[in-house]
Amino acid sequence: MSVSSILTQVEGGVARITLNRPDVLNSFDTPMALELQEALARVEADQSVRAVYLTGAGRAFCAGQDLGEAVAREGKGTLNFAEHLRRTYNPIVAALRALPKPVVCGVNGVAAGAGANLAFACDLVIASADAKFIQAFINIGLVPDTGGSFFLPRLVGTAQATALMMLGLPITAEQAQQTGLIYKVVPAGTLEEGGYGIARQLAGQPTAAIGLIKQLLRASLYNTLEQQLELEAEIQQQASDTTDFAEGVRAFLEKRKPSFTGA
Ligand code: T3D
Repeated sequence: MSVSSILTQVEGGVARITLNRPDVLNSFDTPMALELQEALARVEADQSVRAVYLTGAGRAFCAGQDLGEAVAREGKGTLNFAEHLRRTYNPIVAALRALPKPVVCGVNGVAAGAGANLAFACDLVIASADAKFIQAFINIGLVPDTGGSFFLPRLVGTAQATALMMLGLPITAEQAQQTGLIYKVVPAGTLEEGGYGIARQLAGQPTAAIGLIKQLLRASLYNTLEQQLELEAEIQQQASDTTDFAEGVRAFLEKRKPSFTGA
């Protein structure tokens, strides 16, 4: 019986998506990449899902491309690397960024190559203290993909990004937090509380507005100040049309806790 490479479980408004190839440190073969794309499409369509939690099974988060598959693929000569990226990782990164719901990445162990950059494509990255991050590409003669060359300079600046990409050395979760690569590090063994807990918290917030925040953040990477001010005006209009805005204001005036539905 074949076991799915991606496990999805929806509970309390949170879709937990687990990379599930622990024997090879959850490295990506093509079926796992395609399954992750399907899982992301399902959580986008599922109105009961208001936040996503992405993590790995076993001791690792994700060791990037399954190198066994990469070698086999190259040997057959049926696919080239560019086509592979266009079919597998690129749509995953695009889907994570476009998803109008918050995505929390709980990095439970090593995150290498495409696995590290998958984490950086998420909205909030929370890592266990015993996790580490490696831009492993250069160690096998490749260049960063899965959005790494886009996200890293923006997250940590060119000097740090260059060193991470060229040296290919592991950094600890603590160092990743200090450089601004990730949001937070939590003590080993507490990721469920510190990572999944944040996804649960987000699922109870005005999640339509969180989707709109994602739009603003995405656009701010390219916009001038004038363009961004105009976009804020347009998007604030959309936020103010939500029932969560009406509920938020009513609850404030009535001095009670708001009950947000994401609508
Ligand atoms: O089109 C394309 O394909 C291009 C796309 C490229 C995207 C990329 O992600 S390129 C980068 C690929 N990833 C790597 O180069 C990382 C390779 N792995 C490692 O460097 C180390 O495994 C780690 C630093 C991640 C962890 O080290 P450690 O000592 O904790 O574990 P380990 O003993 O090396 O690995 C445990 C097992 O997982 C081992 O198998 P075994 O001996 O128990 O049977 C190892 O072979 C397997 N494994 C780890 N990473 C991969 C892998 N198997 C296949 N592919 C892997 N990436």
